[in-house]
Amino acid sequence: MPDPPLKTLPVWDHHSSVQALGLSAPRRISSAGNFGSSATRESETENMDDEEKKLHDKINMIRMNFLRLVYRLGQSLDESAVAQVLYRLALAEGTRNSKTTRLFSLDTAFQTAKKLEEDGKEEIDFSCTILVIGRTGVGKSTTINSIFGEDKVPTDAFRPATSMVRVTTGIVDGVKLRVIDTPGLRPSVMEQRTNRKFLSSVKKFMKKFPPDIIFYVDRMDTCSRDTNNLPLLESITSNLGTSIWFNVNVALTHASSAPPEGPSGSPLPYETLVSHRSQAVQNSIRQAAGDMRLMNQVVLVENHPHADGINAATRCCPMGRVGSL
Ligand SMILES: Nc1nc2c(ncn2[C@@H]2O[C@H](COP(=O)(O)OP(=O)(O)OP(=O)(O)O)[C@@H](O)[C@H]2O)c(=O)[nH]1
Ligand SMILES: [Mg+2]
Repeated sequence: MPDPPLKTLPVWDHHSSVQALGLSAPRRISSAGNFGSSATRESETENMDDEEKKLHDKINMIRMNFLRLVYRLGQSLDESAVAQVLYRLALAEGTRNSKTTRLFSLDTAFQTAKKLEEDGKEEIDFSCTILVIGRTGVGKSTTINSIFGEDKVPTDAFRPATSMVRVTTGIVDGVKLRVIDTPGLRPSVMEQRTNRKFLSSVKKFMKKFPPDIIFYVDRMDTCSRDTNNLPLLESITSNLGTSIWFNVNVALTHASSAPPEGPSGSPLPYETLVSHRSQAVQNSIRQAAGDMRLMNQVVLVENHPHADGINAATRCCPMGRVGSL
């Protein structure tokens, strides 16, 4: 039975039902610990050459904007999605120049970010392009509407709703978002010619608007009606390139679906369902990418405003909202 159409869409706020799961969280960065305890000192930056200073300033600026967003979205430094971004920034800085990483105190920077947000004077100039791809009917367009908190793109419970690539813009939590919705890919081997046509159009849009975040969307509750998505995933690889998979976050919609019965006859624990489903999608992606070590972030999404089970999702996914990505 197809899903009933949504009556209203949830606003992307603190109570949002969109949850993130930190499957690939790297080593956690403790406040200040990995960066040394002192704030940036003039004398130390003086030792840097021009290129080092430029990198140091750029990373600091990105980090400050990010920390302001973390504070604005009510997230904490301990959440793994946050720690992951900070870790990558530290890597970007550290691998290029070991001097700069010693100069940074995360606690001090977070206090500054808090103050800037509370003063509300300087607006951050932060924009983000999101590409959404995946099988037809999994809820790509509905997820986009959930992100914006309004019906920006058409959805359909019974037939493919998105027939061409469509770019939608808006501001969410002060961040300028550009979201690229794409026509749903077809699972069958016979339909890969259609997929090629869609993906060649997606490629053109990716050139024009290089995405910062890519969501590969699938359903959380597809176990019983799962189709083999490998032909579709391989079409993505051959049309968009293997490297796309290194930037993909997996979004599983219908996240509050009731778990099916396990071997004992009672419903599987919700955590087991999430883990099975995440692993299944991850393994297909690994096969399509030809890299069995690939680890993609998994985000749980429930677009239905009145769906149950969000508490279970919250328990299982301590990272919080999709806004934390
Ligand atoms: N219960 C529930 N229904 C959802 C969820 N996400 C999407 N739906 C429903 O699934 C149906 C298909 O959603 P769409 O957003 O049109 O799917 P799509 O992936 O954009 O489909 P194409 O445009 O064909 O690629 C709609 O009826 C949505 O209301 C969800 O998280 N929970
Ligand atoms: Mg759609």
